[in-house]
Amino acid sequence: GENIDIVIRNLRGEGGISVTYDPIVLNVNNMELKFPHDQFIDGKFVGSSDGRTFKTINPATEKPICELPLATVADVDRAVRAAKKAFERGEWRQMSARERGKRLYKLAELMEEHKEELATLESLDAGAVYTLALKTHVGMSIDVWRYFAGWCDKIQGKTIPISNARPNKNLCLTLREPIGVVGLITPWNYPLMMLSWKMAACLAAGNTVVHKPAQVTPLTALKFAELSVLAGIPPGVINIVTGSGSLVGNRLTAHPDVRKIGFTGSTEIGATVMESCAKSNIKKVSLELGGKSPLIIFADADLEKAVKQACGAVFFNKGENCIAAGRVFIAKSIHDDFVKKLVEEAKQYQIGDPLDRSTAHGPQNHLAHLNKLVEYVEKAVAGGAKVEVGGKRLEREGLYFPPTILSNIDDENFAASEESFGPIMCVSSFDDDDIEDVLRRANDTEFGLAAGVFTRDSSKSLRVAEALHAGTVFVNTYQKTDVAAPFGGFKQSGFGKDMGEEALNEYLVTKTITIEY
Ligand code: TAP
Repeated sequence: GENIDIVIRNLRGEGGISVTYDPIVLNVNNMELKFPHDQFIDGKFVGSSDGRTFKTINPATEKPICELPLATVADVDRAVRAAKKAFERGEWRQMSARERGKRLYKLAELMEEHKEELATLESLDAGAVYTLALKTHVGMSIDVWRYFAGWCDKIQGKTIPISNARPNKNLCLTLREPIGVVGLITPWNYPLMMLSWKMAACLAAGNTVVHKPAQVTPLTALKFAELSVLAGIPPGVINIVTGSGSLVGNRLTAHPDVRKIGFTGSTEIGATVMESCAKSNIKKVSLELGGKSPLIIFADADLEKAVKQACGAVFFNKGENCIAAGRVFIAKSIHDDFVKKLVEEAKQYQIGDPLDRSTAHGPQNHLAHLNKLVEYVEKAVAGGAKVEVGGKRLEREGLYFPPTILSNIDDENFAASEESFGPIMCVSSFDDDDIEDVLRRANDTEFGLAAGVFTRDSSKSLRVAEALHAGTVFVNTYQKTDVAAPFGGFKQSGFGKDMGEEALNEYLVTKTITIEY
């Protein structure tokens, strides 16, 4: 294609700012969708240094959407140089915190204005159900940018009473400063939202960033980059490189000029990221990793609500959800009846084209992932699990795997401890009167991202919430995350929070200044 100028008017209908790129134009979802398919470095859309490309696939059709540059180490280095220059010498650094907040707020407004396009892209590239993408993938992303835009001019240090150097006095104060160039590496399940959770806090704190989206879902990050130009984010502050984790991600974690890595992904890769951060230059690092979150349903719960919420807790976003309830414990006295109701509920999910407004369950994200889900069920069944519903790839075009329920999951079954990251509910029962035992089993995992409990006994719910080793515990609800509440795991689910005030700490360093007078 040829580069053309895309002029987009701002909210007040004024024109002027233009972004130049070679757009892909699609007529889809009742709109003309226009988006970049090049990487974004130093304020420009560019190809890779060696001209190589890769294709991104639509999981609903298994057909390619477009080609993108396959980033090289030279591309990462170029992006880091741009981010370093923008941090050390650019307008971004000189700008007041309030002005920074204004630009981030404007970015949120532009995302709102373009939310149908962003949600359509998420649907095409990640198989996200469009109606859900509007509300969650894109809706929550917008919320998180607004939330952190508001933090920019509220990042404060302290004055601290230290001992005086008599006869003189001392004044001790702290400054909260940005770290520098930050590398962000994110997975494919909520492409724009994972970008936003990290990047909004990172930029609010005043850093500059090089982001690597998952190779299978790069498109919303690039549309976002276009909007960032229109919001007045200066060149070099946001850079997006599109390439593989093993090459591009690895170069970011090892780069001597990157001072912090924010990573979301699997525990296995998280460990190599941490190692590379340590070996290269003792980078600060935060890791949001895998989960196998227990959900405990007591017999005294509001069962109708618990059935709906338990299904939501597992099948939300086709199970491609880090806090998905990976293991559901059901009290023995209600187990059989409850499982029957779960099966009825699971069958209600309308499976189909993610752009169709009546669809509740879209295609899995990509083929390798779908194949893993098929294997997961086979292996669980070999270990004694019973398939109550689903369990097989659907015979139709697209990467469809239905909501699946496996019962009779023994503690020894691999499915009791391994994450599927798909729409597979793993059900075990527990003795109604033995709370200690179900807590022991719920905590018998190396993960600790989230957990949930359903009971009408408030005292029991609080005791259970306190005993569960997880970064987020839901009581009589599930899936209720919010941009203002800190989110992140315990144990091998990682460390460092996204969202809430605490997320800012991940992207700040504290300087202590002591003055004698
Ligand atoms: P990973 O395979 O770990 O990939 C995550 C990201 O890391 C991708 O962008 C990947 O690049 C990149 N990467 C791969 N190898 C790398 C390396 N050696 N150095 C640096 N980066 C590297 O995870 P996934 O399969 O995409 O995502 C699923 C996992 O993410 C699940 O375990 C899920 O629980 C977890 N997850 C956690 C959360 C939270 S908040 N805790 C949220 C969502 C997902 P490419 O894949 O593009 O090559």
